[in-house]
Amino acid sequence: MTSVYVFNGPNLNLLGTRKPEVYGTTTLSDVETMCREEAEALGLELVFGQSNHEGQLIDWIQEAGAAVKAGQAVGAVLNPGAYTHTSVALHDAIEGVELPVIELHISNVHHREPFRHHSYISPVARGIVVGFGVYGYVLAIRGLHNAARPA
Ligand code: CA2
Repeated sequence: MTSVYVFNGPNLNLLGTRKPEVYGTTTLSDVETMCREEAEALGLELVFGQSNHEGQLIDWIQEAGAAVKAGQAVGAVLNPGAYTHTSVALHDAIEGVELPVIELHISNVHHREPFRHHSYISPVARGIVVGFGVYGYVLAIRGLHNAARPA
């Protein structure tokens, strides 16, 4: 079965427990359930992960890139958290394995502090979903599935 990956970066394990005015009240476990339902509806197997560690995210990106290359996956939805704004290493990993990535942000980062306006991920992303709350994960999975369909 073809897989779709959903990777979440630092502090996203706190989703739904604090800062509801910014990130809502849905927990990451609820997000995983939403993603699994959407993936199954599209005939995809969901692989879902969250890590507070940059190196772990890089390892997962490389694994996902190998799976796409082998025809076993459509790509990855990535919410890099604050690494969005700091990580050349994540940029290089995505570029290095040519992983189709949808960069996702729950909040509208362009409506927030200036330090959130720059992304190291956007130049190597296949697409970007920003500001739709956790529903963005569903949109991003659909987008990846559609982008992987033969023309
Ligand atoms: O809007 C997003 O999805 C972000 O990627 C979330 C990151 C932030 O650094 C980015 O600028 C935008 C932060 C994730 C931390 O999530 C929390 C959730 C609840 C409580 C505290 C943090």
